[in-house]
Amino acid sequence: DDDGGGTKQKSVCYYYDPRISYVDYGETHEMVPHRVSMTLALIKAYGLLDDMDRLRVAPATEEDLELAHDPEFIRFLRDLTPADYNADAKTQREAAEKYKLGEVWNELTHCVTNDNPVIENLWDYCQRYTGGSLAAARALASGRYKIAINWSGGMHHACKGKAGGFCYVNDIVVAIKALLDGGQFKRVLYLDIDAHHGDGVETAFMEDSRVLTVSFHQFGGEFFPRTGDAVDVGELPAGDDGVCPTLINVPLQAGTRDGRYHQLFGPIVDRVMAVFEPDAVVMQCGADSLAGDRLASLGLSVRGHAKCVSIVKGYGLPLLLLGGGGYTINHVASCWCYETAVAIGKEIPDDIPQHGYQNYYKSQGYKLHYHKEDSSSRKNRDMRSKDKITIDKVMNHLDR
Ligand code: TV1
Ligand code: CA
Ligand code: ZN
Repeated sequence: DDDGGGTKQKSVCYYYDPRISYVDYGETHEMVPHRVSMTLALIKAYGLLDDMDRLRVAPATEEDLELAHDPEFIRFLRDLTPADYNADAKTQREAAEKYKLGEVWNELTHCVTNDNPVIENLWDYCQRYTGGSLAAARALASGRYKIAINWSGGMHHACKGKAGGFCYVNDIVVAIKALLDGGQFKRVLYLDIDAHHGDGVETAFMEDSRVLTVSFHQFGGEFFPRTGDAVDVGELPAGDDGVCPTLINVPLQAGTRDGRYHQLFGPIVDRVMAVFEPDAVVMQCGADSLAGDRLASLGLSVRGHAKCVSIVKGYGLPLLLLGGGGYTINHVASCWCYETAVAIGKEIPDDIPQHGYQNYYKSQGYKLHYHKEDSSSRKNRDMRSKDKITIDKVMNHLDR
């Protein structure tokens, strides 16, 4: 990796735009974009910035976003402002509701929800986080980097013609299409360890044999978005009576922690790699699967979450790491900082350095690897009958 001048060529690059952290979903909303600044501050404090190149890129264009979305939806997003929306022009509100933007009436719960609020600089925000994922994809396609990171991306719920679950546009679909269009990669594996089902990405590539989408997620009860049961597996004919899997879901019960999670993750990823033989991997690393998250109830430790990244890195394929959910923001920053270190291949100490934001980490004793009550993983090591059924279904699906 020596460039001849004695300096090491860096194999990891990252995207960071401070303007993303100024985005405000509203004071009661759970999505806090400031967490990406906390993450970067921690990465910097641990001295990891010198081991990566920073991608400086232009925001995604309308044309880029049309790789994943209907032009009418993109145009509506581009022109949507809180001023117009709040002026209560009835037509504007009705059009917004159609795209799941702003206040939306929910038939199921008979409640108004505002998951995707009409906020200041919405279009700029979409362009920037997608621009980051696109640039990261192009950095991998160039062959110059092994791993590219965009912790502000990973908005897996946005669909072709509508927003969903805090996600306005789907940067992941744009990035995967860019990887495929570059011509270097014939097959792309999408792995999603966010606590929620990666429904938007799944739907986008359901009928595309070049992309296999795999999501691990909390499932059951009213947990959003209620899709992604293990029986929803997809496949396409692959000639000679064979079939090619296009999607895999691994539903998990609330309370699933490191032990049971990893009884599923390693074996499933290993089989997926053998059967699908991808040329590149896009991994959505939503940190709401960590213990103590404000919205989800899985219980991964930071090491357990990062073990997923380290397992995938072990296959040596070009790897795009994206963010996603994560609602206890000190946990999120700890996790994504540690995963950045894993990507680089450096050990970092458990003590959070003084760096200006250190007080955010008081509740975790100023340690990266925080402990949550009830994390006695002994009980969690044995799969429950439901997990056995899940793994059997998934393995069967990959067997044919
Ligand atoms: C405004 C203010 C919006 C407070 C939304 C939690 C809020 C939630 C809020 C919330 C909240 C959801 C649903 C509504 C179906 C809908 C980034 C009838 C305290 C990737 C998206 C979860 C997860 C959406 C995104 C979910 C990701 N949960 N307070 N909204 N219901 N929406 O359940 O996968 O992490 O919670
Ligand atoms: Ca998931
Ligand atoms: Zn989530």
